[in-house]
Amino acid sequence: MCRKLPHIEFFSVVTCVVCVFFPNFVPWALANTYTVNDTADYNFPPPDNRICLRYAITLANINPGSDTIILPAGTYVLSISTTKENNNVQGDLDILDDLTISGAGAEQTIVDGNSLDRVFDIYNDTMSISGITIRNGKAPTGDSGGGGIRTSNGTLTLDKVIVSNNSVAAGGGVNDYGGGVGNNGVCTIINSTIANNQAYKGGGVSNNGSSIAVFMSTISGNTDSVAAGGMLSISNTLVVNSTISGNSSTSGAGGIYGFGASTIISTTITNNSSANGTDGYCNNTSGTLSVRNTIIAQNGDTNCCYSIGMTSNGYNLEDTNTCGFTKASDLINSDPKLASLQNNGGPTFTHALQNGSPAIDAGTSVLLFPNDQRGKKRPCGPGYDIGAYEKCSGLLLFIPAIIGNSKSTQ
Ligand SMILES: [Ca+2]
Ligand SMILES: [Ca+2]
Ligand SMILES: [Ca+2]
Ligand SMILES: [Ca+2]
Repeated sequence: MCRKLPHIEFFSVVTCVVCVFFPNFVPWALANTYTVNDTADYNFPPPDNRICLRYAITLANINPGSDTIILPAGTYVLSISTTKENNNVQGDLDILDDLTISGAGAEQTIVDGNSLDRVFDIYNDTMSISGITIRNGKAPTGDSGGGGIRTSNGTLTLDKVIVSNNSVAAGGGVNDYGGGVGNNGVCTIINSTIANNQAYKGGGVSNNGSSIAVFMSTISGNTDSVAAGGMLSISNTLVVNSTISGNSSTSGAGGIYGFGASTIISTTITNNSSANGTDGYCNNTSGTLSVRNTIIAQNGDTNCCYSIGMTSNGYNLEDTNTCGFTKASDLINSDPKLASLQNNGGPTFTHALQNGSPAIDAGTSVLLFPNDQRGKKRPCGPGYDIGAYEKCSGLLLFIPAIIGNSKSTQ
């Protein structure tokens, strides 16, 4: 049997003593930290005093208040098969209290849903996840979606997380939302990658909650059927310093479909496609978009579905003329000369600007966001670049290296 941690036992005794002498006392929230030391998946206390991820979550669920789970490097494969179970006993990992899960880095710490169920199911809680990969989750059809992660009225923050290869089971039901992330609360995605997920509606991300914000993140290679390959959002949406690339839909928008008030700043939306819908960005007639310093280019044959509800705040670039970019500082019918999506430094993949790109030095500074998607300080050269990537001259990078080498040889 898996022992309880000694300090948990101590505080449990203290709590019991207090309750005996002060029967109306409500136990205070004692924040605990649980360090996982077993990659296996048990729904009972693991043997030999070990702590697996599911058991750590159960302990954190039971302990009142916010707790932290440290998840060291390793691959944690869920192995207890069932679906639509919500007490952390089987299938997905059910988060029933405020919790932080901290991994060793998305390349090192991997939680694998093993295609049995979604991976994380978060209720009315505040949840922060950092430094892990969430992959191979598969939500059953008709269970409100979220192949990798589902939230229900909670607050979720993802930081340096990769959500990849998750899906909602084929079925095409009205509740089959969010292959990677299905948000029904408040969701913030930072320095993260949402890639190669699949759903009926919202292949990468579906926001059915009150808001979603995406900072310095890449949503790529996701697919859906009828709403949006990259992200479907019905409410307030903020996308800053991010890349929406290579997503596809059958009849929805390839990149993003917005029903609410959307703001997009210093972002690159490219290479998305839809067989029967808009390839790049589309507002529902109820939706609005304010867009600034953003590239929307080379999305199939239609970057935007129409310009209704679209407000350019200047310094945008499109390679055709479908998005309503009418400000004097906007560039239309301009090829941004994007390199392919790849590792250009920073925690996420980006599209570099190639030499001669009209986006170089044609952008503007954006208050509160002094860096590009990679975290590089803007501007490089005489001006700010349009889009998520700020191009720096190779010469500027080589000079310190040459000086460093010359010093090291002296
Ligand atoms: Ca707790
Ligand atoms: Ca569940
Ligand atoms: Ca479960
Ligand atoms: Ca520049």
